[in-house]
Amino acid sequence: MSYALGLDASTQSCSALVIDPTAGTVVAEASVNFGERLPAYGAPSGFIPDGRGGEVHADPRMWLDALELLLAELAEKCDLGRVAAVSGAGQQHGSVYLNQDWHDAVAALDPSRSLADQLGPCLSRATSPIWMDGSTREECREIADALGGDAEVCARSGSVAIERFTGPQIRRFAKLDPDGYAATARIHLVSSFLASVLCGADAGIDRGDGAGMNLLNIHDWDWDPDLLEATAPGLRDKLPAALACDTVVGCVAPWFRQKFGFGAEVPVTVFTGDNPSSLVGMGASRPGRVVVSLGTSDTFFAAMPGVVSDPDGCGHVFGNPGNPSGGAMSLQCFINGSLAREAVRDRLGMDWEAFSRALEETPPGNDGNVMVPFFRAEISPRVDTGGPLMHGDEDFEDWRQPARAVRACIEGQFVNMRARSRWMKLAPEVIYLTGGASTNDAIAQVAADVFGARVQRLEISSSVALGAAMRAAAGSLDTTIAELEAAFHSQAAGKAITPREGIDYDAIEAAMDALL
Ligand code: ADP
Ligand code: XUL
Repeated sequence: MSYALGLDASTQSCSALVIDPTAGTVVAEASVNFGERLPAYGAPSGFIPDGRGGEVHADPRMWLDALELLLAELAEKCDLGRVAAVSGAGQQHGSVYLNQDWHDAVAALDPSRSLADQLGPCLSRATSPIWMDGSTREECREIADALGGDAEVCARSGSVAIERFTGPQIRRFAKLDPDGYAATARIHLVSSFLASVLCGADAGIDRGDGAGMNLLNIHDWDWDPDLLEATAPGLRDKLPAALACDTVVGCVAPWFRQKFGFGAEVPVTVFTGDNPSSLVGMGASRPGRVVVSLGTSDTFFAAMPGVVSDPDGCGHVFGNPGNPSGGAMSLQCFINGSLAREAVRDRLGMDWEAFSRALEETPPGNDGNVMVPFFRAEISPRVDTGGPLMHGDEDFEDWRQPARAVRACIEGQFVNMRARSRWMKLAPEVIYLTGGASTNDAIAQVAADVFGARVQRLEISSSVALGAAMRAAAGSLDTTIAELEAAFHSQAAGKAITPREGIDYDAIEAAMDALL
């Protein structure tokens, strides 16, 4: 039988999943952690630390090296000659800037040389701003002013002008380095860049991911001329086409066929963003399921029957890549996700086991000890607290009560998530949990308690790569997303976690508000 391959180029790692769509099984999996496997790029958590003025960049050559390592590892685990459909997903908002040599170079890759060696010289901007970048406050204001205010940008693009979104990032580059911008022939998202490399041809941008740019109009799902003009000169010609989510953008290129044994004419479906792909992978592409992902970022998202936008301006509307006839998803993103949990864990000298024990041995509500756990400037809400804020016993505030500090961090994260996602007007009975930290039962219990909802995890935990494989299969093989959901989502991982009652999280929310 034919297999489908899903790729996931996220913040800290690049992963792959090969599925047998007919049998409803996973055939092979592989993952490459950027920091561990490619230390020469100086990005232990997937980005270059200590950027100035809120800059957070990564070297796109690192993603190319990781793709090579990943496929080599995968080829050892399964026969890639049986893969008959491919798609993928990338961390959202990040952008790759390419010069006029790009189109020819990507079409003529030489199997005796690495991708990074051949495509590195095509970069017109050495590094890529990624979703954690907060350096574009001024550009956001300029774009909003040009359009007549935040409300107008939000009505058109599904979000107010936001620092990490691609449009404001492009504007900053055009202002800081006009020559570099002029030398840029193509600007890709992480997703469309990697799809292009895989096909050996310039690929378009999926509307689901494209909506994270402040450039796409979410009513006709095409580039908005006024937003383009407000962003940077001549931008239309530098952007690829915005495509429906089931578009085939090409076939796996000879470079990959020769090195890893892919067959001829293997279709590649347009890549999307990691969150939109996870929506599909979690079986949530039709309205009804709410997903919480605990990855590098924490995200809360759901397919929406209609377009609703966030009155506070920090939520987003993206396209829904599980629905070729249109449709949207709403999403709220938190920058203080896994890296904030790691900061608490490391500060207290714990491992994840000790961290989980701390949660288990402290009571819900934490006896009134509260933390606003923002180690980096937060994006939901948009506030820079200069570090975590604590309120409670003196010893707690001085970090001398490790177990309470752990509980305060996790309760603070979910209470903030509950508050910032209220605009979606969803009252889920079940939360579908995914992402690296979702396997931690003690963390999942706090999510259940705070949302007053059952928490369910799925047997296949890599929901981004699974969503990509499902989209590939639905796009090019004889099956549908609904059939794939039935095949891959019948099994939940472990038992559902049920919420404990009688805990006053409104009081914690009020205490956090008072600290802010
Ligand atoms: P991304 O896709 O954004 O690169 P992942 O979804 O793979 O990230 O999540 C990676 C994160 O998962 C790590 O940074 C780590 O903090 C977290 N993680 C892994 N295992 C655990 C655990 N047992 N408990 C809590 N967090 C964990
Ligand atoms: C979503 C966001 C992040 C990235 C990285 O808006 O910025 O979730 O997609 O995962």
